[in-house]
Amino acid sequence: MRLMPQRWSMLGGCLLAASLGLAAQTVPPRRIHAAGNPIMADGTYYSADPAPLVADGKLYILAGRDEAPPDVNDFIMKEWQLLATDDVAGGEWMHYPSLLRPEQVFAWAAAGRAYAGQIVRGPDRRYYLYAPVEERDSANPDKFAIGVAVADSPLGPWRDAHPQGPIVSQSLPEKNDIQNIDPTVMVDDDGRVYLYWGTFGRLRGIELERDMLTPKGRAVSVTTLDGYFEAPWLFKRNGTYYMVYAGNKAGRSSECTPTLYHACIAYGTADAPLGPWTYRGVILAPVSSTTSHPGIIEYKGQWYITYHTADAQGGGHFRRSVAIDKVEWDDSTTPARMRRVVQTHAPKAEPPPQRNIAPAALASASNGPDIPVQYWLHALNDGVVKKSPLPPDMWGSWTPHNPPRQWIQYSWDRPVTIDRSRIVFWADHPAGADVGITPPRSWHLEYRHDGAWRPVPKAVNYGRRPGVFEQVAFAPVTTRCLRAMFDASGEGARHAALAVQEWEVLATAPQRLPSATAGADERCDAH
Ligand code: FUB
Repeated sequence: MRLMPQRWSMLGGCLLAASLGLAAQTVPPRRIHAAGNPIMADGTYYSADPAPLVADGKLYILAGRDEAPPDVNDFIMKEWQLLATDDVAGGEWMHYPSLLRPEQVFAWAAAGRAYAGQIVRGPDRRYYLYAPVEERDSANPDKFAIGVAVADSPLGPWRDAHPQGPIVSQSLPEKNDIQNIDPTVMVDDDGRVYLYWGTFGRLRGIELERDMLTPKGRAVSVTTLDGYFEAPWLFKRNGTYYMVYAGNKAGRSSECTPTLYHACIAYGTADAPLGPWTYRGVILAPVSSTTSHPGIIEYKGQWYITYHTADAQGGGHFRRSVAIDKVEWDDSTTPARMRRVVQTHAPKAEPPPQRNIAPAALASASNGPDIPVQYWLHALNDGVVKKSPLPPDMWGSWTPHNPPRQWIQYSWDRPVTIDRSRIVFWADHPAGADVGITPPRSWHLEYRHDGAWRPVPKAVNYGRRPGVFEQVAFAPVTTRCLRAMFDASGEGARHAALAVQEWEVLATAPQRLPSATAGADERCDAH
């Protein structure tokens, strides 16, 4: 999900810092050992929107810094940071926090929205940072604009390359109504320069003069990249131009993403830098954060993708962390295809046996398989409960016309003996309402036994408060399938919908269960 920008007030010293061209190296660099992905995993620094760059024999990654508190759904991004390594496999990185802040380099920029930028080496061998920031004094409805900073090293110090203001905004280089963020820039082999940018499904491209600043000709709008949402990344390999991007073509049978809020990484190719572009497919499935954001680069003969996830400690959709994985090519076709990326994670210690056996279950629901695309069935047993969840953090059933009953179900491959369940409802309307999403009017658990669904025996306490774990205890049963039956509030033809953030099922003893296989729900009576 993307939130529209807010206004930010100017900090007192910013103009002075900008006029002096000060770099923002306030926090000293530090060494990091990455055991795998994400690169910075301990939650000390979150890092988002990675843009790789090879310079001085090193692989650098420019990243924004997510600073949203755990329950705030907003991109709080005040500064950019850099990671650098000469040994990706070894996982030894230097971290340069506080590389720069928008208001320190751009006198015309507001503080607070250091979104996805990219550093590119220009024909003059200096480094150019394309930075989407908010203009402080713009009259445009959307104040995002793209500024350009220049430095002799990726580490800075950076100064505004175009102190007159941004090179792209809602009034530059021509009037437009898009949100002008997510720039990607490529200097072609012949020294010509191309800039693409845009979000919310709108992708623009334009040639720049060799000064890296001045638009040449008119912008083109790209409409042929399937599901394009945002985060374009332009590069060239063996004479073919590649555009990799975050796609959001949601649907059960979509090759991109099952839920509206998530994104896959897809790509297209072209024979010329300004297109026409041909869609070529998906290379990375949706990650744990709702946004996904690619950067592709070759370093020491290996191609890599950088992207971000919510996988660091304390991570979330607005507390993202940069990851890096290999990209492999299929050169047997023309143009060469990018193979699906295998997402890797730092190894984790095997968790101890647990009583909650929901994570091993296959989840299904009465409104499946066509669950409304904003919700995600997978959220039921992902172990994540949030104070301010987004729709894909829950299973839900909202449609304009809701039936009086819904159910959710877990199925295991083998019989399990259970005696307790914990559930977290979500609601945006009070109990009893017949619109929106409310806690159920009533609910109960049923287990599959001898070819029939039966209520769990001696159940105590079917609580209905939203936002907390409601625990139900019952006499032990042995079954392969359990379902929660919900009676929606409302009456006649008008009923509210239902939503559940997390549903746990507790076995009588801690255990480790293998994950259920596809079709487990259709085999409820098998042993
Ligand atoms: O980080 C803010 C925004 O989230 C970026 O501009 C998008 O590409 C998405 O990653």
